[in-house]
Amino acid sequence: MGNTRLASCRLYGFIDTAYLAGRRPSDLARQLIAGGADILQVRAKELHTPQRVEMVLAVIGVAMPRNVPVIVNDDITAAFESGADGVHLGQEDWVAIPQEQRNDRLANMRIVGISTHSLEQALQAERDGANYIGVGPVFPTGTKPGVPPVGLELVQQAAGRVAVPFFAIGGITLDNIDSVLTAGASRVAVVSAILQAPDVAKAARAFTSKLK
Ligand code: TZP
Ligand code: MG
Repeated sequence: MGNTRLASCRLYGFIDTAYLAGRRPSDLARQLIAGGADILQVRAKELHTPQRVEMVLAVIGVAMPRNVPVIVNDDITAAFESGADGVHLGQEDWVAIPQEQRNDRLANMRIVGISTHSLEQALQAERDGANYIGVGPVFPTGTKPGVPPVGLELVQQAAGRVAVPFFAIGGITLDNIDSVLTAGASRVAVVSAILQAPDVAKAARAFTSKLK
């Protein structure tokens, strides 16, 4: 699986349709990578699989030659059809797949990422074979409104107990990233603070310059 590259990933950037604002996914991918994002996710909640596949292919066209893995949110079929590097599943999606089907359905997926919101979930995801996990939302976030934040305490616990690479996610900005790193994260996933910035590449660079 794609663990070698994952281990060195620090900034997880997003092409999230909620923040496209008319921009081309491929342009955003280019800007994110120019700013140092070293893994990308296509998060297109409202699209159907065929449109999602099309968007993922556009992002892969930019990311693959630059050796940046592309992960598809939610949609295992779209991930396979597009030839993406991996899929990211939320807790609900993950537990909805019967244990005995997981190996079969995901056997040839190079990277499987799972969202976790507690230490128990994080350790379970690791046991289940996740290649990386997301830990969050660390802070309240408009990208996932109404979801209670897990706080820096869970980041601290994950840093102490989780061996698989983990990305702190949720409400992370340039104003609070220092606290996230101090809590023990070495990888962050950032959506709105980058996609809503006036200059995406510059915003991503501001994050990556804090990482490593
Ligand atoms: N999963 C947990 S929090 C979150 C996701 C997808 C949203 C992260 O977005 P933002 O804008 O960086 O808070
Ligand atoms: Mg999901």
